[in-house]
Amino acid sequence: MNRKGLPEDEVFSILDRALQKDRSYDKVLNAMCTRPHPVAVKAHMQFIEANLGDSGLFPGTRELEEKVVSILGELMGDRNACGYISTGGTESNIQALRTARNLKHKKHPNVVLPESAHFSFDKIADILGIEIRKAQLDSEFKVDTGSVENLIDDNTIALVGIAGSTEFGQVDPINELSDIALSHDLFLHVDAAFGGFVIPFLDKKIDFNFSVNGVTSITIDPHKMGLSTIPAGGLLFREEACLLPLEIDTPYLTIRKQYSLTGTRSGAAVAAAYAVMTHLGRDGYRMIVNRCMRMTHRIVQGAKEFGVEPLTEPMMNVVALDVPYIDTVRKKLHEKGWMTSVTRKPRAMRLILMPHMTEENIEVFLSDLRDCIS
Ligand code: 0PR
Repeated sequence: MNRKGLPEDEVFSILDRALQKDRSYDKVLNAMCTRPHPVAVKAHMQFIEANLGDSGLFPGTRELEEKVVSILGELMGDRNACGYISTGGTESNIQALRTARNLKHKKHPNVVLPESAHFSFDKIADILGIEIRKAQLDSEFKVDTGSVENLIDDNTIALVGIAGSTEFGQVDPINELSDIALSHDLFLHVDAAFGGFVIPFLDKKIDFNFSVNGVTSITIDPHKMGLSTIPAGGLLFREEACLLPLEIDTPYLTIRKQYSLTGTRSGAAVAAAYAVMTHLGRDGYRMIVNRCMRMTHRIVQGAKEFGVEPLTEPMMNVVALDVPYIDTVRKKLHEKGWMTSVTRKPRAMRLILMPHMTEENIEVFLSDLRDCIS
């Protein structure tokens, strides 16, 4: 650290130079985060001091968190769901499976999840000492429930279903997973980190949340399609009893108990999530999702015109295109400023049509993609 402090303008010129190296979202097609809504940013700044790690000091912010949990619960089919606002999908997934592990008391616990599950579950295996068993996918990249059943044994504590998979945007058959979970007395966690703010606003009705009987917990992230500020993830449980295994005594704080993984945590992100959800309402999110889906369909239709097919018809604003010579094409696109990514198996070009994308830029992308292929 420098001994003498730098004047503010010098500090900010260093920051400006750093910011200039960062990418603007304009040509970013590989992110599940986006520019936060201005209302979220304003609320975030207003609550910049609030620490929900010691919420007795910030009872107003704590009330906002209760409201956010209740709004997310309602969106997920149970307004009485309980939980808290975490740092993101990774923390929510860890905590959900930590609850399952602590409630089930198995010596060598295992969890069965789809091959398409996010890599946060690989971290969970290491942190929680749970064996992760990966079930195969069907031809539409949803989990094959036969493969799930084959992997279950006496040490299985939970199943995981994905509602909006990271690579394909697919939704696993949550109804079928629920039947399996109920018949084996297993915990069923649904990872809707991405899809939680998409699926409720699609024209097609899809069962994926607490409206399905066997679902015990859900991850849903305001900092992805919720357009809120980072870090804001949601962890929801159907039953209050599921929070108990996470509880820790906090004798010297203004509150007696804490169940988040982190200690100090952002009240600003909670205020931001409350503000943007209340400001947009269901109609606002529906319009945003409609626009993202229009752009997704345009990409698929445009790519088909020059012979590039999606691996499967997209259910949400994530698409995997079967692009020939994918590495070369991605490199050429990168030289034109486009950020794309790949799916693991099979390798295809993964594109996410987030709210920061524009319909004009989609046309530019399609023409660049066509040029790079030919
Ligand atoms: N569950 C699912 C289904 C996810 O897609 C993700 C992240 C997580 C859990 C973990 O969430 P957190 O990252 O909030 O802990 N999916 C994206 C991914 O890893 C996250 C992302 C966001 C990646 C922005 C890139 C980016 O620019 O692909």
